[in-house]
Amino acid sequence: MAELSPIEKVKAESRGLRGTIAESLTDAATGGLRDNDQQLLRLHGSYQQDDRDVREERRERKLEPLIRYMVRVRLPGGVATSAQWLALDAIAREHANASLRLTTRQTFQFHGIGKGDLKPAMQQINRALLDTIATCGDVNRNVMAGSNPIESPAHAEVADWARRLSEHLLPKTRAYHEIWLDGEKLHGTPEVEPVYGASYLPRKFKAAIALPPSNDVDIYTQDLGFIAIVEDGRLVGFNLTVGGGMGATHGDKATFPRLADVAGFLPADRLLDVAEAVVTTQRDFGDRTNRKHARLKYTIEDRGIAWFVAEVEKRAGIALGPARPFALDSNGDRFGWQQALDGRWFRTLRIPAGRISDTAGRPWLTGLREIARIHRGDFRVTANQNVTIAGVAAADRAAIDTLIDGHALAAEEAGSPVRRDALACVALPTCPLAMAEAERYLPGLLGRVETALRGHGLYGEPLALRITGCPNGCARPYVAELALVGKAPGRYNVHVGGDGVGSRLNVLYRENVDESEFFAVLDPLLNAWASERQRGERFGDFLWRSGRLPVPVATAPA
Ligand code: SRM
Ligand code: SF4
Repeated sequence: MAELSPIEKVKAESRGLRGTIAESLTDAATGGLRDNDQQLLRLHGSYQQDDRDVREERRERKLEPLIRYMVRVRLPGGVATSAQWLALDAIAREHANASLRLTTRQTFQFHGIGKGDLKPAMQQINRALLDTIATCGDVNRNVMAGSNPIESPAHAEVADWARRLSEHLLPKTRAYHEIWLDGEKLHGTPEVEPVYGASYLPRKFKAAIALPPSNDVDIYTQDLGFIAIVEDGRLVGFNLTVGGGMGATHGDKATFPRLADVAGFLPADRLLDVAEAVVTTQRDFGDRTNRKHARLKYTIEDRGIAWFVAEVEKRAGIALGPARPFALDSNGDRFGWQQALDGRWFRTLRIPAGRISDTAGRPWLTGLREIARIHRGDFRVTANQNVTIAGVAAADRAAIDTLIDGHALAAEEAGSPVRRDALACVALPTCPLAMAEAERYLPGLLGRVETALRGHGLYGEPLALRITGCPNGCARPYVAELALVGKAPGRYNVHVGGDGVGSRLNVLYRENVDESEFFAVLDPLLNAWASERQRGERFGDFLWRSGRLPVPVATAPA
C-alpha cells in the first residue's frame, strides 16, 4: 500500500492543529516557524513566506531569508462592513506592507507581516469580528457567493447561505483561540472534529454559490458548488456541482484542470447536509498518498460521477432531483453605479489584481478608508478582485463619488473591456511557487494588449484575459479566453478558448513564449477574429468555430 503523504502525519499528530505553533512564535532566534508548524499555520489562515526579491542578495550575505507572513481573512460571500474595512485598513498600515490585497476568492490578504506582528494582527482581526480560520490548508476555504446585487431578489439569501456553509464547515478545534487570542488552554484530549476527523481533508477544498445569470464565482472551477434556482422571485433550491478545480503541474499529464459536473437539484434547506456529505465523502475517499492527486476532482475522475453522487445521496439521506434549468451569461463584474432591486445603489470599483495601496497619483488605500468613514452600507469583495460599495442611498452617492474622483479610484474603469476584466494572481515577490511575474506584470502587459487590440479595431470588444505565475491556477486561468501561465522568468504558456462565461476550459496553444513571441502568436488570431467573426462573437467562441483550436472541448451547461 502506498505511504501517506508526510503532511498527513503532521495533521494527525497536531493535537487539533496546535502543534508547537505557540512555542515557534516566541523563538526570537529566527523569523520563521518550525517546519511542521509552517504547515499547521496554514489552517489558521497564514503562510510563512520570504521576500523573493531579496532572497539571493541575503543568501550571498549569509542572512536568513527575509521571512514575512501572509494572512488571509475569512469573509464568506466577500461581505464586510465599513467598520471592518477600517479595521483591516489599520492592520495593513500598522502590521503589514500598507496594502490590502483582494483575492480571487472574495477576501482580503495581508502581506509582509513580521513574526512579532502576527499575533497582534490576528487579535485586531478578531476585534473587528472577523477571523482567519481555515482560509488556507486542507479544509474548506472561504466560501464564495455571487456578489452582484442587481440581478436577483435572492442575493441576500445566497450571501446568508454562504455564511452558514462557511460556519458549518469550520474546524471545531479551539486551537485558534488558544494560540492567537490567548483563550483558555486545552487540558487532556483534543476536541472531536465531527466533519473532518483528526486528519482533516486530503487536500484544500473550495465551495461557492452562484446566483445566475452571473457566474462571477466561476462555479465550475469549485470542488463544491451550488447554483441558486430562483423561481417566481423565490429561492427554491440549488443545483449541486462537484469536482471542479484548476491546479496542474507543467509536464505532468496526470494533473489537469477540470470543470465541475452538475449533479442534480436539492431544496434550499438541504444545502448543509449535502455539503457535509460531499466533504465527508472526499475525506474518506480522497487520495492521502499523493498530494498532486488529492483534490476532489481526481476522486471523481477515478471513481466516476455516478458512484460519487450515490455516495453523497446515501450520506445525506436525499435523492437529488434532475438539475433545474439555469442560464449563466458572464463571469465578469459590472462597473459604474447601478440600482439594486431593493432600490439602493451600488458601485463596483476596478482594482487591478486586487491590490489596494497608495501609489503615485492613485491613493487608493486612503480613498477607500475615507469612503469607509462615511459609507453606511457594506463592501463586497468580488471574485474578480474588485470591490463593490453596496447599499448606498441615492442621497449618499454624490459624497462617495467625490471621494472616488478625489482619489482616482475610477482610473481603471475608463479602459478597455480587457483591462476591466483581467485577473492576475499574486506571484512574485511573495509567492514561493511563482515561476514568472503576474500581478506586477499585469499593468504593462495590459497596455500592450490594448495596443494590439486597437490595431485590429477590437479595442472595445470583451476579452477575458488572466495571468498566473505558475500552473496552480490561482486566477482561474483555464477558463479564460486568453491566459498566460508562468513557466519561467519572462516566459509563459499561452492558453486560448474560454467562453467569457466560465463554462468552458481553454486549451494550451503555445508553450514557453516570451513577450515578443506571445504577441507574434496573438496577432494573427486577433486579425482573424477582427475580419472573420460573426456579429457579437467572442474571441474564444470564434477560435473554436473557425477551427483554429486543436481538439474538441467539453462545455458545461451555461
Ligand atoms: Fe492559490 C497556492 C494565492 C486562489 C490554486 N495560492 C497558493 C499560495 C498560497 C502559494 C503557496 O502555496 O505557498 C499563493 C500565495 C500567494 C501570495 O503571496 O499571496 C496563492 N490563491 C492565491 C490568491 C491570493 C490569488 C489571487 O491573486 O487572488 C487566491 C486566494 C484565494 C482565497 O482568498 O482563498 C488564490 N488558488 C486560488 C484559486 C482560485 C479559486 O480558488 O477560486 C485556485 C484554483 C482553484 C483550485 O483550487 O483548483 C488556486 N493555489 C492554488 C494551488 C493549486 C491547487 C491544486 O489543486 O493543485 C496552489 C498550490 C497548492 O495548493 O499546492 C495554490
Ligand atoms: Fe503563486 Fe502560482 Fe498561485 Fe500565482 S498561480 S499565486 S504563482 S501559486
